[in-house]
Amino acid sequence: MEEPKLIKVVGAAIIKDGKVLCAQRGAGKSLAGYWEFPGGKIEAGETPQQALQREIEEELLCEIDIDKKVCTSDYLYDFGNVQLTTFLCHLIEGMPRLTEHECIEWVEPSQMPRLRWAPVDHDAVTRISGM
Ligand code: 9L3
Ligand code: MG
Repeated sequence: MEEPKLIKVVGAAIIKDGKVLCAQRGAGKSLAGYWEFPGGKIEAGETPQQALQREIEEELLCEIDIDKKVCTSDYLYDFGNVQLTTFLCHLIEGMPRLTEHECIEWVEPSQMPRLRWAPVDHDAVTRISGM
């Protein structure tokens, strides 16, 4: 058996006024309709933080500052093993405008588990919702 492909991904839990930005993946994407911390794949030569800042500029047209790491977890999908590292972040420039997500919501941490999250995001949701 071949080893599943390791897909290293970063996600941003952007906090504003005590709420967390949650994003629903758009139609036509893998895991369409699931909720996630926005972000994406780390490209060659990038640090996780650089990748996250680039992804958020692309996906939400705003700039973030990265505070600290929440956790790393992985989940084996049929297309590969996705390894997600999630960071607590805050906005430093602009307000999110969607370029590829279906929608976003600012959610109280305690209410986050009510959304249908991508499985790889569950660990971070559990940690952040208990903060
Ligand atoms: N993914 C899961 N949870 C997340 C992120 C940012 C990404 N919080 C999964 C969805 C895709 C893969 O990782 O299958 C790559 O993400 P993208 O580049 O499609 O955003
Ligand atoms: Mg993405």
